[in-house]
Amino acid sequence: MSEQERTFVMVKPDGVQRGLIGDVISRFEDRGLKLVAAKFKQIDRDLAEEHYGEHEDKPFFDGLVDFITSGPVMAMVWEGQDAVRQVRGMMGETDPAESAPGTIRGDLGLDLGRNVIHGSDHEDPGSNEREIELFFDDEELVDWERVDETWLYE
Ligand code: DGT
Ligand code: DGI
Repeated sequence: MSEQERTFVMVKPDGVQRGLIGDVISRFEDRGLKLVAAKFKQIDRDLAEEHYGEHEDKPFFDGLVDFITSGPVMAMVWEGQDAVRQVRGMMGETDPAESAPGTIRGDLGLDLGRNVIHGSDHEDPGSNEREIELFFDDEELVDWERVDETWLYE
């Protein structure tokens, strides 16, 4: 089988409140990605500030931390071939208004500050491992095989 990679994905509070967890999960399952960890949780400010540390100096940082701690999120780890880049492609652009129909943000969002989902950045190598570690302990990552794996990869 080709090289597998893991990526961190989170349905943000707007996606949870709007009942979009199932839709998001279905898209990744249908694509052939494998869920290896999931956690429904309320993020505290410390975790939010660490997760969004790269935006610390941005004018929207406080609002971003307020938003991401405003309600529960669905944090997940998905595995598959080139998973980080593939998930980013399925998410669309940061701004839903710039996102193509067919993408998660292009289908489900309208506003930059309420863009439904987070996924590790393929342009920031190592962000996937860093974010997975921030949200999950090693023993929470489950090793298993999808029954269709032999049909997904050459
Ligand atoms: P991405 O793909 O969303 O991570 O964006 P990048 O990597 O192309 O853009 P980057 O890292 O320069 O900026 C990160 C985010 O910060 C970007 O999504 C939009 C926002 N941003 C960048 N410059 C400005 C600015 O001058 N004003 C405001 N309000 N936001 C900005
Ligand atoms: O990885 P992304 O979520 O696509 O984008 P990012 O890491 O550059 O930014 C993280 C989040 O910060 C993004 O999902 C929405 C928010 N954000 C980014 N740029 C802006 C912003 N929020 C506001 N209000 N204004 C911005 O310019």
